[in-house]
Amino acid sequence: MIDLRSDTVTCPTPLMREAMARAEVGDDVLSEDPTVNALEERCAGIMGMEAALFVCSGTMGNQAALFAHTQRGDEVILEQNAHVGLYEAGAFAVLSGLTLHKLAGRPWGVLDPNEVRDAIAPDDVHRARSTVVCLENTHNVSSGTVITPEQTRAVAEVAHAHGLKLHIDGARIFNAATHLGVEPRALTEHADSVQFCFSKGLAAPVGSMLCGTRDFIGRARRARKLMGGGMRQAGVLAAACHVSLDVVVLRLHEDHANARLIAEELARHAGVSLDLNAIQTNIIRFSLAPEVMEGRRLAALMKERGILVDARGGQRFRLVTHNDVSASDAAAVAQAFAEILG
Ligand code: TLP
Repeated sequence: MIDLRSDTVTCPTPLMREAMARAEVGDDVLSEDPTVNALEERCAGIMGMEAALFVCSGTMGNQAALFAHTQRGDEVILEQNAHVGLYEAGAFAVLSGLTLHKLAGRPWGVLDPNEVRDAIAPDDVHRARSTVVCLENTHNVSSGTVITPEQTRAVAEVAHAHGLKLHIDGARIFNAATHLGVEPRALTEHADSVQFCFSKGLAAPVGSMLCGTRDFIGRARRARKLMGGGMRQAGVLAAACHVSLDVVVLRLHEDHANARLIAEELARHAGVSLDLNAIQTNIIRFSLAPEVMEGRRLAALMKERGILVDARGGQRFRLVTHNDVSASDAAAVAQAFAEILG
């Protein structure tokens, strides 16, 4: 099967499995796992931050960050389709007692600094305190679009001028950096914290990294424990993440080229709505006019050809390329769409 439902479906590579088998381990709750400690230090360096914390998922990274940045009753300003607000089971409310102030991206998940400024609550007893702004890079719901260093800096300046922190949900920040041809730290230098995922385009089985100041990471470490995320011999997982950084990051441009190939084929067909300008990384979103075909039927016909697509959105689809989709797989996907829609 060619599985395009998400880049979360990637399986660990043979090199990862070897590294996992060989990993030196210790009790990570006691900060005694050498492989985790080395990974945390390495990632802090890559993101240009003081310290880092290995967590079990992107959700835990984001939520530990919010927990550590805020007090109960505070408000977070973020884009209306951000993963933190829509797809983390309401954890911001349950775990940290937060409310959200959602803004429209303009376009593609980028926050307008003036709208952020207007959204920050004045010092007024009637209002929740605004304490964090959150950006998502790449922006999942907008097709994996990229937020530039300049756009990030503009939002950070407004946030910092009003005493707010900037957190980046960088689940796919290496895809953003690859698209722009910059080091990841160029995308995070104005932020106070970033979390990124090893278990998406970077193909590791488990794990995300939260980076920030030493003080912030100390508070996030306590939050991780509170959330049940204190792991023990986690070096077996961290070993696979080292391979992500050694090897897998270097091939993300292939995922982007494969996504473009598929998107260009789709865009040729009447009844397919797809903005090719938004296909910047490894995510394709498109919708299919119902008069062409029911969404479920398209998914079934693809499945008959050995291709899995996410059909939960009715006539709306998301396809994601990743380490387990080769260039010839991408060509086969494009060919399948050509036959079915042609
Ligand atoms: N995204 C998953 C699903 O939850 C939708 C996917 O298949 O894309 N931030 C962003 C931008 C994400 O896309 C995701 C996962 C997360 C955070 C959460 O990561 P996990 O799944 O590790 O908790």
